[in-house]
Formats: sequence, structure tokens, C-alpha cells
Amino acid sequence: MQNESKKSRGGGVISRYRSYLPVSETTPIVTLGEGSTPLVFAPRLSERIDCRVLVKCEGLNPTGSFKDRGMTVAVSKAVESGAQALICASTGNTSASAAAYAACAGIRCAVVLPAGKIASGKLVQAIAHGARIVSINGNFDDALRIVRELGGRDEFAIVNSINPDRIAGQKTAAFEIVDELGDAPDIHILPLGNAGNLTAYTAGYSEYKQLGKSRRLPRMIGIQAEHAAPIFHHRVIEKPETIASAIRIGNPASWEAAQRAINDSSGAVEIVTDHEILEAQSWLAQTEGIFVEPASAAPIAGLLKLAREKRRDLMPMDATVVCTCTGHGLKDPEIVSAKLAAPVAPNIEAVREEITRS
Ligand code: AN7
Repeated sequence: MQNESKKSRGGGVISRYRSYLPVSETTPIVTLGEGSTPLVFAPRLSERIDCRVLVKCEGLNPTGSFKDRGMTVAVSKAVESGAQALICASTGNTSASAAAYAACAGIRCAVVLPAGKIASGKLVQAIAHGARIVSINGNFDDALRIVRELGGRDEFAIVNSINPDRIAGQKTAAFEIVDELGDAPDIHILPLGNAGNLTAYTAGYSEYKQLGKSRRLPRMIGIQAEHAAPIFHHRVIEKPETIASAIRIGNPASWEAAQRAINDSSGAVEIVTDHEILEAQSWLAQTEGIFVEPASAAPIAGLLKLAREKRRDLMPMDATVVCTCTGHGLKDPEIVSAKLAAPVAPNIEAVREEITRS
């Protein structure tokens, strides 16, 4: 009975793509049923940029971000190797995911976070799942440096994307897209923080092409926030700043691999301002009905900018474009709730006036 209930739990990316992942018959699978996320056609966005745009809604994973795909593999492997605790640095989503998968596995989890820079939804998740939270007076890059040292020294398994099992799990998003479309898209666009996800998609698309499951490799386009754009500027940014706290990163761990993937695919790195990110977030929510967190609105802002600048070299008319929206809008409620108007008097006139106010 117990075995049966374990077997039927979730599904998830390991059960869907087992032969492509570094697991064996004996690996204990830790899953929350991640993956198989919707790939949604976005008609108004398509019209605005004269391409066929599909949004991969990664906010619909169990903890609300793409991190779960990598976490199921990394945590399963960590448990297999006997780890008693996980550790990660995070701008928020990795810690939320690690905390949930550690709880599922029945092991401890410690997360090292830049104090005051984690969106409230993500912080609440880490607390709810019982992680040990250590806030530092530093940024994400400082946190990752500390975690690298601690992980090497103590009994912790590091579950940041410097762990290759994370990248292996995340490449399943590219498999899903090809399986659904019958080929890879012409262009794939996504936010760039530590650059692990762009590296993972590239690995997934390449593997499928080698196996003859697709005919082409997409042009990979990464979007960074203007003041947190080390890859765009080709230099470490000591004090990165952006409203999109998930990608507030100045020294990406997968920098070289991502740069190579972008070059090899005739891709590009572009930057967008915080204002453009917030505009894109609100526009996507109000015209397509898709609510994503600010970091995930960055590639939408990037698409709109490329269209505005008529960059047909990068984005030819009628190309099929997949945009990964990496995290759910509910992760960062403060960004939006500030727009709420003040309460009015409890009578019909006041309510009607408020409704019809332009
Ligand atoms: C919503 O959680 O780095 O380029 O510590 O949460 O693969 O780093 C999150 C990154 C994009 C960037 N969108 O992806 C963390 C963390 C969202 C994110 C990224 C992140 P990578």
C-alpha cells in the first residue's frame, strides 16, 4: 500500500523524461508533479510584434516557478547520495522550491538570502515549508559565494544551478515545447539571471535535435534588466539593481555557457528598463490574462522593444517565438497591490462613482 501511494504521487518530469535524465532504477524520486506546463498562444502579443508568440507558463509549476523542474532531479540525486540537508543561495524562487522539495523528501533545507530583497510570496513559501532562513547584508552574488564554500565543506548538498542536476531537470521544458510543436521554435526568449535556464534550454534543444526529434535550433535571446546586466555589458556588476528582484544578479554562475549558447545560435542579449518591465507585466495581465512576476515580464518587454526598434534581423516577420514566463505573478504581490485605490464610503453613490471614475 505504501509503495503504491509513493508510485502514484505526482508524475513529474522524471517520470515523463526519465531516459534523458541522470537517474537510475534505484534513485528515490522526489517529485511534486512538476512540468507539463501550458504553452499558450498569445494573440495580442503576436499581433503587436508580427510573429506567432507562445508563452510557456512556468509559473504553473508546484511552487510557482520553473525551478521545480531542476529541483526534482537535484533533490532526488541528493537523497540518493545520502545528503541530510540542502543548501542554496537565492533571489527567492530557488529557495521556495528547495524548501518544498526538502519537505517532500523529509530532509532539512537552509537558504541564504539577500536581506530585504526577496519578494514576499517567495519568502513566505520558504517559511511555510520550514526552511532555515539566513538573511545576509549582501546581495545574491555574496550569498552564492558563501554557499559554494559551505557546500564544499559540510554535509550540505548545493541545489543552486551550479549543480548540473538542476540544469538537466530544467532542459525538460525544451523537450515539452518540441513535443508539443513538432519542432523547435525559430526563436526562444527568456529572462537572464544566473543564466542557468538559458543554458538548460539550449542543452534540451540540442539533445532533441541530435536525436532527430527536431530539425532546427532556436535563436536564443536573453533579457536582462538595465542595471543588472553583466552579460550585456561583458563585465561583473558590483551592485546590481532592478525591481525584478529574481534577476538582480551581477555575476552569473552560468555566464560562459550562456554566452556560448547565444553566440552559437546567432542570438542576442538585450536590456530593458524597470519601467518597461512593469509596463509589460501589466499589459500581459490585462490583455492576455497571464499574470507573471516582474522578472518574467522582462522577456515580454524585450519582445516589445525589439518590435519597436524593428529588429527584423533578430525577429523576422511571422517567426514562431516561444517566451518563457518563469514565475507566477502572485510571487511578488506588493509590486501590483500598490495600485489599489483608497476605500470609499459604504454607499451606492460612492461605489458607483468609483466604478465609473476614468
Ligand atoms: C522568475 O531563485 O536565481 O538565468 O535564486 O526566479 O536561470 O538564473 C532565480 C532566477 C528568471 C533567472 N526568472 O533564471 C533564484 C534565482 C525567475 C527567476 C530567473 C530567476 P536563471
